[in-house]
Amino acid sequence: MKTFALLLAAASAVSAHYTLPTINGAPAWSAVRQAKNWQNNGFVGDVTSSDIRCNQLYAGNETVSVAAGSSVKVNVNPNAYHPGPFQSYLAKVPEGQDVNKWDPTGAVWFRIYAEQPKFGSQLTWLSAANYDIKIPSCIPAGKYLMRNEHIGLHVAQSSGGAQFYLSCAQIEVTGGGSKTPTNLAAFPGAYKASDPGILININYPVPTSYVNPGPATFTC
Ligand SMILES: [Cu+2]
Repeated sequence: MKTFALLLAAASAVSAHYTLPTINGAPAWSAVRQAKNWQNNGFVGDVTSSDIRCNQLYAGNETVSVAAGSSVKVNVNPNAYHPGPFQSYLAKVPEGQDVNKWDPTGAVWFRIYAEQPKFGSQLTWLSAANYDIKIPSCIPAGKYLMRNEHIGLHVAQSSGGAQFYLSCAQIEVTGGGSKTPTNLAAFPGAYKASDPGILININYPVPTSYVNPGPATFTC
């Protein structure tokens, strides 16, 4: 009986996965563009697919206001239980474009957060239900898309095995400064299946370093 329950738990863990449906407690899929995995909690596995951009099913219809230099609370539902990094990117919505409709193609994304693990007898990640991500204090005020992702690395030892859970939130940054973000990247384009932070065996030998995939993180 015990074995059976364990098998059931293992099976549900394999198929359950998670979504990133809200920021700052807004109603799910309002200020976050509704993702294709909203019902099945599935992942994006192909980093060359356009789904790696926002995994978007529907446009958003709300925008959350955030002061530059403050943090956005990004919710993962149920929680980011797979081992792997959380990362956040921003892309500024061009003047004259509707934040609900703008498709962030091309090299428009700059990274603002890249989680590093703790090293030891295994890699330890936050694997949290909420991540507080600081918006850089120096970026210009205006509307931005915020691309949040968690990368599950539990079966990343074979190509295409890494699991990307992501969504794009719509925020309006207030205050801010005049620094132009650098290290812009495109999705798809920022990642390759062979990147050392994507094609990686985290179990054996246990890594002593981790290279986050994507461009260098922008700092003020
Ligand atoms: Cu999973």
